[in-house]
Formats: sequence, structure tokens, C-alpha cells
Amino acid sequence: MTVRFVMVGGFLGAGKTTTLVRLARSYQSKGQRIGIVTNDQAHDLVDTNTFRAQGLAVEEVPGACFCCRFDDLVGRVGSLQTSERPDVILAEPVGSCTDLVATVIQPLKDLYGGRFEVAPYAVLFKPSHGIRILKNQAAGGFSPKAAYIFKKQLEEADAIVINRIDELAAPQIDELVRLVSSQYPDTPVLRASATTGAGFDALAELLDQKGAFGRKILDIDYDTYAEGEAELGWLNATARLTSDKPFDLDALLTAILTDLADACRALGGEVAHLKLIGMDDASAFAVGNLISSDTAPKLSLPSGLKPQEAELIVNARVAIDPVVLETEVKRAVATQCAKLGVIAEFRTSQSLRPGRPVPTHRYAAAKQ
Ligand SMILES: Nc1nc2c(ncn2[C@@H]2O[C@H](COP(=O)(O)OP(=O)(O)O)[C@@H](O)[C@H]2O)c(=O)[nH]1
Ligand SMILES: [Mg+2]
Repeated sequence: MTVRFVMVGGFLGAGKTTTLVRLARSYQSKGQRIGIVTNDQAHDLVDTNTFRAQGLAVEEVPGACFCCRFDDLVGRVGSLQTSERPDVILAEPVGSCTDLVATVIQPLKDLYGGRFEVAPYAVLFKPSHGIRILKNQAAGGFSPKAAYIFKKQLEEADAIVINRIDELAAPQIDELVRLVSSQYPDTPVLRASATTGAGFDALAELLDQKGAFGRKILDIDYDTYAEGEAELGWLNATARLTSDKPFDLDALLTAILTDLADACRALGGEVAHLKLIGMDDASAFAVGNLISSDTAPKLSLPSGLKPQEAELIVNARVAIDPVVLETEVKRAVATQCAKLGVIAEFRTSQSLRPGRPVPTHRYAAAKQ
């Protein structure tokens, strides 16, 4: 039996995880079984835990992007097929990855056509950085090479989905559609909000289409791509939080995000995405996010929890030296925990610059 493979792309913090949770619920409401595959350059993913905490079956491909871990991707999907017998696989690639049509979609169609039916490739547009990048305003706070990745992600899309329309006024949305359409004239542009669900009927309809999709092979310079990706500092860490009295988990996550945002701003490093998940021992959880240096931290999934013990996972992607980022994360967590009488004991910590992407397969032309 073939399984529908739905991958949704987009830059760091564009709304992929939120979108996939919403799509998962929509497929489930139609009686379809789903499985999710997450992906990151490092281990201990906030996203994996965010999906799992919401009762969704998830496997992860850590350590490099799907394109460089293609066989792992197929293997993880195979595990989900055994355990979940899904009708639909939802896949979330790393938000700094591009060239996915040539390295993931085409190989899946060509080598595993009997197993997978690949959906059109939708890419989410992140307004907070995207408007500045498409208007060539100082690369949206990033370097021109990181902005290059952002643009390439949109170029290979079968459809560009302007996300977060709930935060924009109607004339701003219209202007944004014109901006995107003028630079990607052959690509349909959808308007959506992963938070409210606006535009999701159209997105679901698009993803159900069959035909000549996933065929836009990029003309891409891997040196620029690799250098752009390597400009981002990456930090994944886990910590055990303990206190002799109940503490406000939501307030703690917000305080850590605010502290880190201030620190990154002072260091001059644009935030691509900071995300935190705090989980108590009964699997209740809170998620906090910051998606750029000029937007406010947000508790995207508040918990109302007052635990005495919790697990904290921090995933940070910021345009600064990863060693500095790691130091700042540990300082911010310790400082904000101390204010609430909480002791933070770091268990794991991985900081890195993403390595040069070396895809397992790369199709120079579309075969399927
Ligand atoms: N207001 C608003 N926030 C959103 C929307 N989609 C995602 N977010 C928030 O943006 C942040 C990043 O979203 P996430 O799904 O983790 O992005 P990802 O990095 O692409 O997976 C989270 O705080 C989400 O709650 C949206 O449509 N509207
Ligand atoms: Mg995500």
C-alpha cells in the first residue's frame, strides 16, 4: 500500500511544526492515520517532544538534514509504517535546509515510487524575516548568504504559503502576496494561519492534488548555501529543573526567552528561532518560542503547571558563535531559574555550526 508523503518546508520559525499539528488533526478527523518525521542538525528536539506531547506518533532524523540522511528518513518512515500503519506521513525538514526537491522529493519518487505518493511541496513564508529579505533590507538581519537560503527555499516550492496572516492587516497581506508573486511569478501563493486555521482548507486541497509536482530543481551554489547555513549558531540542550516548592513553569519559560532575546540583541546576533519545551513528569508540557530579534517571546502552548520537577529542552538557532550561544543559554537558564528558587542541572548540550550539506542523492533534472 502506498503512503502519502507530505513534506512542508519553510525557514526556521516559519510555523512548520504548528502547521503539521493542524494538518495531522485534519487528516485524523477524516479517519486517516498519520505519522510524523522530524529532522534536525543535533539531538534532543523540541519539535519531536511537542508532537509527542500532543499524542502524535513521531520519529526523528537527528544529526543532519533529510537530504544528507536520506536512508535514515526512509528507515524512520519504515518504522512508522510498521508501528502506526499510517495513510499519511508528515515530514518537517530543518528550517535552514533547501534543495529538497532535488535531494529528497525526486529520489523518493524515483527510487520509492511504489511505496510513497509524494504530495505537492508547500513552503511556508515567514513574514518577520521574509518581508525584509524579499525587499533586500539588510538581508532581514541575517547575512546575504543566509538570505540566499531563504529565497532558494521559496524558489523550489510548488506553492508558497504566507503564514501568520492573523498578525497582519488585510492591506498588508495583499501587499505581501504581490511582493511574493512578483518574485516567484509561476508559483501559487496561499494565505494561512497555522494558529487560527485560516486558509487551511485551501492548503489541504493543494496537498491532496496529484500531478507534475516536486519538479523544480534549483540552480544552486552549494558553497553559498553551506556558508549561509554555517553562519547560524545551533544549540540543543536538556536540563533537569528541581525546586523544593512548586514553580510557575510558564513564567519561567517566558523569563528565559526574554533574557536570551536581550542577550542575543546585545551580541548583535539575529535570532532565527529560539524554542523551549518544559515537561513535568506526567507529560504535561509548555512550549515557548521566539522567532526573530524584533518580535516578542511567545508562550505558544501554555501549561498552567506549577511543578517541583521538570525537564527543559532548549533549541536555539541564532546568527552568533555557537560557543557563545551555549554560554548565554546556560547563563540565562541558571539566572532565571535562580530567581524562582529552581535549580537547573544541564544533562546534555550540543552546540555547532551546521556542516556542509552533502546529499545522499541529488537529481540534476526531474525524472518523475
Ligand atoms: N500568530 C501566529 N503564530 C504562529 C503561526 N504559526 C506559527 N506560529 C508561532 O510561531 C512560532 C514558531 O512556530 P513553529 O511551528 O515552531 O515553526 P517552525 O520552526 O517552522 O516549526 C511558535 O510560537 C508558533 O506558535 C501563525 O499562523 N500565527
Ligand atoms: Mg519546527
